[in-house]
Amino acid sequence: MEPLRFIAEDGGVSDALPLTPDELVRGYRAVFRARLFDERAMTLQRQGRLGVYPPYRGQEAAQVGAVLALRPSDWLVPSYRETGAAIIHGLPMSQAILYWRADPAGWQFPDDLRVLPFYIPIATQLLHAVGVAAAGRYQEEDWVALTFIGDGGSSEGDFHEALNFAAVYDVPVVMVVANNGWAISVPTEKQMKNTRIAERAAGYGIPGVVVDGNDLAAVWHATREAVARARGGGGPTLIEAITYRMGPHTSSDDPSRYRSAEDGKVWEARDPVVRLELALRTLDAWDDARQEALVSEAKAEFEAAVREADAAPEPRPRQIVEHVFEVMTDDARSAWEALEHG
Ligand SMILES: Cc1ncc(C[n+]2csc(CCOP(=O)(O)OP(=O)(O)O)c2C)c(N)n1
Repeated sequence: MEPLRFIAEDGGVSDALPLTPDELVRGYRAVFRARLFDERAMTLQRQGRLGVYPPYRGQEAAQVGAVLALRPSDWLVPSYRETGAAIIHGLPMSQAILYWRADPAGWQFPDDLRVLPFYIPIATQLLHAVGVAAAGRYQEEDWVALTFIGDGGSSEGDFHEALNFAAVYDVPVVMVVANNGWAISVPTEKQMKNTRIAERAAGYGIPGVVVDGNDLAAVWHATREAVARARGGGGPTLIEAITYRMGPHTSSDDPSRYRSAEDGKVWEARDPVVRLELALRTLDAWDDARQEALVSEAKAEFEAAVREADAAPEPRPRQIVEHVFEVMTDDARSAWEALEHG
């Protein structure tokens, strides 16, 4: 299986490009916002103004491209790596900041937003995405669920169970494996014999697609087809997006202890954001003035989000147990009372 690609590393665009220039501009604006958030979030973390943070630099196209294929009524079920995807599906940046500050107010995503909170236990999100998608069909809604997992997560039993169940019951779910080559310090080759993860789809009897995850057009196109198939009753798709985590696993990690600087340079040249900007310029759909306007717009958006997050009320301990269940259990209520009055 060769990865689907429409935009070359130097920004050259294939004649078969299935997106309009306007769509590419929309995509570029989205990956740019996602990158700016990620860079600034790392800075906040280093200033002690954010907790542990898992950056996604290098993976913007792999996550944003997929989310652009959704309608607002579709569900996003993200892992900790997909803050960018969540923002592009509508999570306010201020809320994302509160989340990574471990402020309980950050965990309570807006009721009208179809994004579940970030999943930290690896692979559990896949099962929940299948449940969300199956529930929609049961209720005769036409939503699709999109979920993400890493290459390492594909070694979990939950990965198999989610795929098998979704395949057998034609559940309208799209699963994207962001194959960034590393599960913290474990390279893909030490994790699996066949590193082409999309090939596993055949074992479940569902379509498997591999895309260049640093090409937003390829990711968007493949996901759009998968979402349409799912919505039309054609069941799940497994998409493998080949990409690279340019930064550390989290703000607490030092990747120079296990990865070579040469690898970093190779992937630097494949930067998904730079590549898309070059493509837009090749198509005469972008110029310096538009770039400058986007930079100031995105900076202003982030700065406003920080101000909003900073102005949030001090979290109260009792919030930890609020909003976990629709109706508090006895245990949760006694914990809530102890935290409130203790
Ligand atoms: C069930 C479970 N086991 C172990 C961990 C610890 N852990 C956190 S991230 C990680 C590696 C995940 O790698 P991958 O799935 O490739 O995703 P990436 O971090 O590269 O996005 C592990 C083992 C966890 N969070 N949950």
